[in-house]
Amino acid sequence: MPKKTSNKTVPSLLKDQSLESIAQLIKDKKASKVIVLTGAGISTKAGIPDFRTKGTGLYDNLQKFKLPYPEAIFDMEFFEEKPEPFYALAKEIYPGKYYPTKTHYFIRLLHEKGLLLRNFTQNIDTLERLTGLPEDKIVEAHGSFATASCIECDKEAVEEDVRECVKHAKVPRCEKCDGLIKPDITFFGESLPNRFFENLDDFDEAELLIVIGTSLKVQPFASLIDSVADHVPRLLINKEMAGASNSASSGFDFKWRHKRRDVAHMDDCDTGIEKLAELLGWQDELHEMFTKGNEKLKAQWTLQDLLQENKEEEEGESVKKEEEDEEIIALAEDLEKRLEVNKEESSDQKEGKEKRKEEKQPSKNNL
Ligand code: CNA
Repeated sequence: MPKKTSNKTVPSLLKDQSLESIAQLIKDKKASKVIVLTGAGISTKAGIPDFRTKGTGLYDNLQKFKLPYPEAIFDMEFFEEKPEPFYALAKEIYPGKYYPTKTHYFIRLLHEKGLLLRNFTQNIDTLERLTGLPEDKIVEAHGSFATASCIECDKEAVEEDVRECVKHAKVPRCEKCDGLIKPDITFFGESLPNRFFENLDDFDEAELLIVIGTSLKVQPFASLIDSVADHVPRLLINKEMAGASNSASSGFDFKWRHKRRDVAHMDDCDTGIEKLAELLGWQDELHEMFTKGNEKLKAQWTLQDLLQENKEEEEGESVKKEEEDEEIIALAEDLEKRLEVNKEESSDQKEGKEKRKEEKQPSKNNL
């Protein structure tokens, strides 16, 4: 991983540790090459749970899967022996029913403004692509559900066939050798996609790093924050602190002990991003892009569903149903229920909080 350290004192580009300072940097055209690093936190508002958030995260909701440990769901050896739990999870989070959030559209807006160098994402949900952000601007560092291949002979699977299998709770098999098909997401023990390594030179050029919605617990992705030159400002937008350290050479230095360049904005991603957009005067553009983009997706998906329903009616849906794997159905239903309960609880908690407020006065490794 490239690393820039220098003993030269470069004057800080930031006035203080505020979002305003970061916005000013962009307005002053001192940050025209922006790298955005993202994680599961940017998709929780879309309805996709992250891994580690207590209570609502996936790791706390896989009890029924009877995994030896939660990470086993992304473990290659476990998958080879028992692919059903992975496919039950895939059935729940498969692309095609979740819409990109304002944070996803903000990244596209950065691109439209000519400011985005690249979006490195740990997410596998493909929501970045759905905003219309060109593929060459995205590095899916842990792969994605967009493609799939056979774990025995590497033959690429037809996306449509895999989607159908996942929808109908079936484990897809290779048409050539009958091996297991796995979406090209990076499991433990697998190396990251070539595209990740091919684009690391970007970090030499970056003038601003924005890190959103990640616990920065997964290596080597987490170390990317140290790959920009050591005068480059870095902004973290996350609900909780992440990546902070006391070291001069690695991790965020939010106390400005060594360099005056790191800013932590502890907030919900979308709320923080909306504030940043407002400071930049981009809030209307962001809102329009978000609303129109998701309306278009909704229309596309409704049409696709209709066409699919017609096709299934013609082919005889009952035949497909007989082929469904009961274990996958049961696990997926249990997960869906748990996630629904969590959603209800968190909105109840929110309502409770708001009520209390009103009462007082008239928000691959270590996967
Ligand atoms: P993580 O370890 O679960 O961390 C998520 C972080 O986001 C935590 O620090 C949360 O506090 C924070 N967070 C959650 N919701 C919000 C919110 N609305 N606003 C602000 N902050 C929020 O997930 P990471 O991405 O750090 O870990 C990397 C793993 C997660 C990758 O390998 C992914 O493949 C994997 N993952 C991806 C998805 C997805 O594609 N949507 C979902 C679940 C897991």
